[in-house]
Amino acid sequence: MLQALIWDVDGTLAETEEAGHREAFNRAFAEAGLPWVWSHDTYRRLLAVTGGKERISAWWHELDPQAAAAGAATVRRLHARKTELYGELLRQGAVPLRPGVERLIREAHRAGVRQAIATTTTPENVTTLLDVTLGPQAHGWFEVIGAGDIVAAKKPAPDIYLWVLQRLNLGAAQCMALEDSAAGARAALAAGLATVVTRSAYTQHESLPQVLADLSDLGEPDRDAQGLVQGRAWAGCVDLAWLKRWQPEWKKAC
Ligand code: XBP
Ligand code: MG
Repeated sequence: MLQALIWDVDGTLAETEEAGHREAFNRAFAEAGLPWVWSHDTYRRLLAVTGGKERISAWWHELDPQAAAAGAATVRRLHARKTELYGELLRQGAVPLRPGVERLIREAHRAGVRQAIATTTTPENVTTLLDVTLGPQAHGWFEVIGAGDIVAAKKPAPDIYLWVLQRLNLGAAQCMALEDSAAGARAALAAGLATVVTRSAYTQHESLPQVLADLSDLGEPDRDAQGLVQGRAWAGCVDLAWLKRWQPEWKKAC
């Protein structure tokens, strides 16, 4: 029986990476007088490193391993400023929710299906995104928010999902994960969750592990999503009835 939805944030709730995170990283680098500019292609490659501080550090290690090894405080400072700049971009309305996201969150809330968040991003980024897209009351719709450094190992490690499941006091078989990327799907699957992937702009060409559904988005009643469900071509709109129909199929498949 499906009791809770666990949402990823970046790429799943909204296309935050391009107009939000990448832009904010580049602005923080420029403000600090650094000649670092992450192009779209560079950023796609760097997304393999989950977590903003880890991403800056990995980049710096590519350029200058010695300086990077001694640069933890600089990374923290750059990232703190990046988080401020990201918040400003969100508050300017740079990033709307993806198709079907608000519809499904509201439907689950009305139906009393519990909801939680499992993300790599910084907690205040989640708060700001929910505030500007759904309104401040939406925080209360997510019973557990697992974000950022709350676990030591970020996705694709399952830790953030396991942390959220423990806080919900539910087993994986009672929940579903909504993700957009291979790293996120690996984390959710390793925690034992039936996983629906809605590919985002940066994850279109990723090779995914075997997930319950590999979709373009969640769709809307008047605009079908496309993709594969249990490996078969499918088109339609993902609503609560759909999730309840397919979640037990994943257990059968495992
Ligand atoms: C998203 C990320 C995040 C953001 C940056 O992964 O990798 O690190 O790109 O956020 P997921 P911070 O969607 O799987 O959670 O800079 O706040 O870390
Ligand atoms: Mg994501």
